Amino acid sequence: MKRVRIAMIGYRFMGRVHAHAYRTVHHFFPDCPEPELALLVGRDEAALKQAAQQLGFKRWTTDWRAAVQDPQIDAVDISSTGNNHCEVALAAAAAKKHVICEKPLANTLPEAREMVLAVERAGITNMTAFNYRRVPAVSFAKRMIEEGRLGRIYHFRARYLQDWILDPQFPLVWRLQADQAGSGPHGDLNAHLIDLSRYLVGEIESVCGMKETFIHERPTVDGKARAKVSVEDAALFLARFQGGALGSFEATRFAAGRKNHLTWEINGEKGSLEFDLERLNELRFYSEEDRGTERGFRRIYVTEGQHPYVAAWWPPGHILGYEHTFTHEVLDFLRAVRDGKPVAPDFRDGLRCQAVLDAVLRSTSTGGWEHPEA
Ligand code: SOE
Repeated sequence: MKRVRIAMIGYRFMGRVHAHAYRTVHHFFPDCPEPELALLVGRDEAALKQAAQQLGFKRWTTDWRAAVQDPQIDAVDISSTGNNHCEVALAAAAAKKHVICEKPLANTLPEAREMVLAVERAGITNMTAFNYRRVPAVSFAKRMIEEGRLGRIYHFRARYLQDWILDPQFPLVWRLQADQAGSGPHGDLNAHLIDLSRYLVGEIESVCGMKETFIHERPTVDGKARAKVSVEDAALFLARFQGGALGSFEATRFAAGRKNHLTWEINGEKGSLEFDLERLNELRFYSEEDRGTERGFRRIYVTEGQHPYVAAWWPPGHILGYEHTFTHEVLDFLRAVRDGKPVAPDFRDGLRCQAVLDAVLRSTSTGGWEHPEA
């Protein structure tokens, strides 16, 4: 399969960064099937036409069902609001189109279950777009953990902090409406932390959480009225992993000064690893195996050709960014489409994440510990 013709649903932030990834992947990974930006889908015809021209799509349509069934399309990229992930994925599966879907996989656990059944029954390549697994430093951390450099894991602690809705006058955009986004920073940001914890540590056995909405009403987008915020502004939870490790997770959009601040730290019997998205070319590592007089967190500069994905880009020390993680993501998706092989994280990974998200929300109602039920 020399090329993969893509229909993409959505053209805002995620649509733009996915389109950039498709445009660059073949330049730097020539073995990868060449993606063709064949068809862009959206609702607002004028904005859609402008986006199609700007992003380099050959065609555009407001009819997503026609796009998914188009015989000139091989794969569907769902980069739209969460409330239509499920219906589009079900239609893509029915049309035997391979599918990559932005996170979180769905707005509800039942939707996620339905999506997994559909894609597995259809036998199509399916991927959930948790891009942070493909930061080279994160992929390298996984390699170090698998080599036993930390030994038995005791702690996973992570936080994902933003501040873009601190102003009470910030309007009620779709991410603040449960019927479109499903939830607030819990499904948007804790989803990333849960996926990273599953990738690096393992499955979560039980959770206990809390959530809060600090500002309950905001101006509507057209500025003509005010309406209720129907999602949380912050969500925190504790977790017990199946292997016995303890976890703490924090997601908020009210951490003044924190723009897109994702950090995690893993503590094991032989040492620790720490990652900060604001310094995503680095990994901080502490090892009990260092000589006592020389122990301390040291910075691993993850820009060598031996590090995951890096050899395709620049010489050592020439750093990568946020957008490169999406290029790595679509690379592995396109290779899986070509080879007819699974790729992680797939929809079942997305479902397992959704089960943890759901268990935390149940816990905020019951006040007790809950078990994820994929
Ligand atoms: C908004 O919080 C957002 O765009 C998330 O939806 C993305 O997953 C994250 O990568 C950046 O912030």
